[in-house]
Amino acid sequence: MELSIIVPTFNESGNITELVRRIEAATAGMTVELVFVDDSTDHTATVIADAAAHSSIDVKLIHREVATGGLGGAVIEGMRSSLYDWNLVMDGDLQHPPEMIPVLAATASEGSAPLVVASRYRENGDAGGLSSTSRRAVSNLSTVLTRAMFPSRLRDCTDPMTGFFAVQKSAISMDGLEPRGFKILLEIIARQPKRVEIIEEPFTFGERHAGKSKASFRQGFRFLRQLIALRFGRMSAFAVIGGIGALANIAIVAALTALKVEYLVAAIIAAEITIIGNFILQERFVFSDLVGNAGSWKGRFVKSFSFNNAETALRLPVLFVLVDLWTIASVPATAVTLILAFGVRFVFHSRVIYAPAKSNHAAPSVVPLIDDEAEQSVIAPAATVEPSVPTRPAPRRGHNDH
Ligand SMILES: Nc1nc2c(ncn2[C@@H]2O[C@H](COP(=O)(O)OP(=O)(O)OP(=O)(O)O)[C@@H](O)[C@H]2O)c(=O)[nH]1
Ligand SMILES: [Mg+2]
Repeated sequence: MELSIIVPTFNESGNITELVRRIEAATAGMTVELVFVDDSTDHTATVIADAAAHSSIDVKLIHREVATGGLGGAVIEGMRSSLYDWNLVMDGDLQHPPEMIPVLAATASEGSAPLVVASRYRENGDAGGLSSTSRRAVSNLSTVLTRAMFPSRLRDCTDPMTGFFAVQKSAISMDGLEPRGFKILLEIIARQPKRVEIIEEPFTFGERHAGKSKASFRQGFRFLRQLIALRFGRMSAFAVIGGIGALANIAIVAALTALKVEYLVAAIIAAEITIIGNFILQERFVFSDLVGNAGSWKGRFVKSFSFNNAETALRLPVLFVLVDLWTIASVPATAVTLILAFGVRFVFHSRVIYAPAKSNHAAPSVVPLIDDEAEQSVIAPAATVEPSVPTRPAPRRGHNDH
């Protein structure tokens, strides 16, 4: 198969030589081009040009003086300029093992899905290369949240945050893609007019070979903004209905106690009415596109009703621990439990109650080529290579779980 390998780089000078060497070895017998989209402020571009000069594969370099859209923008740039229909995107720090390229390419060439994702979370996959426990926790948490926000689109994708995937350009639309989207795979999946089929292959996320991580709080914040922009609709509707429910709850308690109903009884009646009302509104306004695939309404009602009752019952003891045992002021403690409860409730409804049924499935001297945009220059090596033979690589094991 013919494959364009897109590698975004930012100050990865210590990784390039080894990366190119391993990609070269892994793709022997395939027709590939390797496109680096580099926003570095160090001498990475020179190292890439040097590696290109000594490599037997076709290595190209797009060096951007202005890093429009950062990492996501770089990937889109690389995809737009790529030669072949299938593009494989991977990091430049060797956390994505080049030996996985033939595995992804083989799955891609089967033609059953336009997106083949290398996942850290699928059966034998491993996220071990994430530098610390806290980063692993953040990664897990954001994955759960992201999947909850896109239950249908991410039905077959356990690792929407991965930067290691292959995509068939002709099968997707690149028009709506936001260059600012930090997690470009999620951007691709979420912005398609229709749901795209996804196949995953497990892989082990390695340690960074050299250099420093660019992951930061700022990027985490950018990711959150991306997520909200991509999926503001469902979660905000869920929040609005939750808010209406809370107001209704207060009104019912007030009315009943005015009628001399005992406070505790009034609170229980109000809670139950609100839970039922919320369920009806959610069905109609939040998850209406998912009800067709998510079992019977009675089953959904029983799950939602039980979950909300359990959550209401649990919130009070948690509040007691926070206020009485940990001596946290009652107002912030109540706020924290309500926010947490909202998050858990949303995840549970999206991932469990309305979860869809599983589907089946550079030469010694580099030559500037284009300089048509002020912020971008494209450098490509002189052709040094014989075109390689487009044969398939070694056989692979079948993937289950599709
Ligand atoms: N072109 C371009 N590449 C970038 C930019 N930011 C990061 N990258 C590259 O994107 C890839 C992933 O970045 P990393 O810093 O490794 O992020 P990470 O893998 O989430 O974090 P670690 O696990 O700590 O390595 C690497 O190849 C980076 O060089 C950018 O602004 N522009
Ligand atoms: Mg990395």
